[in-house]
Amino acid sequence: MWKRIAILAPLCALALAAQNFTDVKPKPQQVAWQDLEIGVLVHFGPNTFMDREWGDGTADPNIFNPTQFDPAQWVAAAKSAGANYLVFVAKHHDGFNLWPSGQTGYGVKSSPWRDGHGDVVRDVARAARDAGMKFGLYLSPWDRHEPFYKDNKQYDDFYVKQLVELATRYGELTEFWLDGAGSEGHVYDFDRYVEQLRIYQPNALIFADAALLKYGDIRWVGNESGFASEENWNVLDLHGYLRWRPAEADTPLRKDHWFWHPNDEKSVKSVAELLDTYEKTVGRGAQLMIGIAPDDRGLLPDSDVQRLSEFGAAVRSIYGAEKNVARHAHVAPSFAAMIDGDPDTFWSASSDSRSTTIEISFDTPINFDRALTMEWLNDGQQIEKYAIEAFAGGKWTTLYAGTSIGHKKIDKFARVTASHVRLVILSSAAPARIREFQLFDGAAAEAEIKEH
Ligand code: FUL
Repeated sequence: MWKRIAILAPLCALALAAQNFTDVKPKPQQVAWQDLEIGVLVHFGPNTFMDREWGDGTADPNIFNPTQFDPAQWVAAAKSAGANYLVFVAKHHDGFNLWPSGQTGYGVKSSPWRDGHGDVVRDVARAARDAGMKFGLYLSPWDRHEPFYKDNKQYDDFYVKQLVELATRYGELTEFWLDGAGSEGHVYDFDRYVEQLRIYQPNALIFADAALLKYGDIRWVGNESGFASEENWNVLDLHGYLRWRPAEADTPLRKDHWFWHPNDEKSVKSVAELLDTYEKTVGRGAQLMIGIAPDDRGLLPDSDVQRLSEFGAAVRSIYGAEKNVARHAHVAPSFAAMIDGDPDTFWSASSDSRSTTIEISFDTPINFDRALTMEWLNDGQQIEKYAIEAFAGGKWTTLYAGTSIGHKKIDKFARVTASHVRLVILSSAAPARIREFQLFDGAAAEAEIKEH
């Protein structure tokens, strides 16, 4: 009995130490992924030709025949929006394979497109890489076509073989989507799926619902409306297990539609809506993933191309590097890295510090109405409480007070004119580390965006 206790005690101490939220650190791949900030999720397949969102698996492969298929056009539009990665839906719930799978004939292989010799996944992967974008795939577990689906074990074998095809043929996958939709009652062998994926793609990050905490590297933000909660922590606790799980907020460019539908241009979100989404996702430390949908020609419609580019321009018109009015501020030399406009450098508080005030000042007063703060996350998310203050009208005023900062935090407040500004770290669990502190005067640009 004694022996047992002696062995267990140090183990318990270790376990407890790992239960502290701020001790949990991201993998380097997660840090790199969070820097991508904006991605696109592309839906294209039989549904595109049938005015549908969820196919039932009975679509005739003959309907899949895009005449102007051009993934380079999709990628260019995504880039104009500021997207840095693209996730392609290789198989949606209808079970139709957008690559020539050896496991089933149901897919591009049986379509008239390129006489059944085409490979959509290959061409999209190439287009993304040619444009310098990271690439990822979505392979729906729920499969409404495959007869094996009725038998859990047989379907697991089938799914794993498909996954291995995708993981070995198309180069590095930055992200792999395990979408949990549909599937009522079906039990998947996720352990096996994930093990296989990690064999061939050790750096791929798995997107999954928070309930699949064990398997995911990225968590679903919990809605498809395009917002993260204002207080957003990267570390998640499920059943007492703490893990770094940054949030990804997927939301379609056209309201409620992931696939293209005819005569639906009116549902393309406005620039103002997209900007608001950006501020409530990227501006709250989450990733923004915009759903885009090529039409039945295989092209992204003009309306969508234009809107993506307008959105990118809108973000730059407010948050572009040259719009940062704090870039010419004066600051004590030790803080210089946080206002240098370079997110690769950061300022770190001393090892015993848990609160600090950083003051920046200007030769002549500046106007601003929002701040952008980035935390250096490699050693964990530490800042718990902060405030932004300005010296205006002879006194210090709090412009904004918040909790988490994380990858990036955008805080908006009433426009102010001031010659001194402070970022006050009121509380951090370990030394605060700031990559950037920037200020913007976005009111005029925003008003113009809202008018259109
Ligand atoms: C959901 C799916 O059911 C939708 O069709 C779409 O693919 C979306 C991104 O994920 O779970």
